[in-house]
Amino acid sequence: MSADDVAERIKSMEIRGAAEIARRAAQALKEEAEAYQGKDLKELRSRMERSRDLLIASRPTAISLWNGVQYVFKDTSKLTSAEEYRAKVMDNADTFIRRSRNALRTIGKLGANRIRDGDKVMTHCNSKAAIAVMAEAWAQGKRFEVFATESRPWRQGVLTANDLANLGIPVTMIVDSAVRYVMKDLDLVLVGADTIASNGALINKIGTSQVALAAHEARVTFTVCAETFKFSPRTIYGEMVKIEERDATEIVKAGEVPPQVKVFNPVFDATPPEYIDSIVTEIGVIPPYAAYQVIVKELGQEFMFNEE
Ligand code: RI2
Repeated sequence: MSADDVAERIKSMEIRGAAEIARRAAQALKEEAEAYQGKDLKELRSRMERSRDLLIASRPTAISLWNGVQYVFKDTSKLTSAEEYRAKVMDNADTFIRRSRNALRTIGKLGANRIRDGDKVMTHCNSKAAIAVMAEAWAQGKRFEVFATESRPWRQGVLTANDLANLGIPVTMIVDSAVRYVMKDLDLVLVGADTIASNGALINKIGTSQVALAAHEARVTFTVCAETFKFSPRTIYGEMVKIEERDATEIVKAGEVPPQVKVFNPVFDATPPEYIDSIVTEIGVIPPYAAYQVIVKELGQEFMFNEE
């Protein structure tokens, strides 16, 4: 699939999920490099850079997309032939995709240790990382049940309920506004991440911060499942995470309210680190306050000081 196509599908949410959009963008860049038959490095570079910019612009919030795309261009600035450049880009894309899949497996294993037999777990939206943890714990023989929020307006909770039901995990769907009502009976909240800032704040599906607030009040453990490529090197430079706002029609249909009614549709929010007990990453279970070290150690050389 072309980078233009993938960017369009990411924008329309046909391809979604913070890790998935990063993998699909890397794959699109690989295919674009692979398809180039010419010998002109300058031409290849400019085509690739155009696709890079298009893919990065397709969704603004999840840093995984940016990190994944940057990784594809790692160590390419000094290459002198189209063949070398093409091979490097393809290899980088494969490495990123492979590492991201491995990270998911490791997160599943580490996170599963946090689920106990008999637990009642809540999850919000549809996170492959959070689901990997529940799938692994279930495969280990632990028995627990899950409450999945509907996650308006896109209703990714329906996907989660299907994913969990297919694994045989008992799941109850609730509307987002029922979160506090059921929280008092729960043991654990498991959510994914779109971005983790250098101060440990979590940017995730809209409503996550309300879930965290309710968990904090009820003293329910709030755990984030996130690959290290969800941590944002850009926040180290002081950059604020851009919260995507989507179309009003995702909330109200045309004609449902008079034109003077404004509709505000932010699709992510920020949960402060003090509401987060731990973050399960592929390099270990860490406190949110370790975000800075993760960025410097895991992403530092590759992303921070490399202008490629
Ligand atoms: P994984 C999703 O965003 C949700 O916010 C979810 O928590 C996050 O990506 C992480 O997903 P959207 O694409 O990478 O539904 O864990 O807006 O699958």
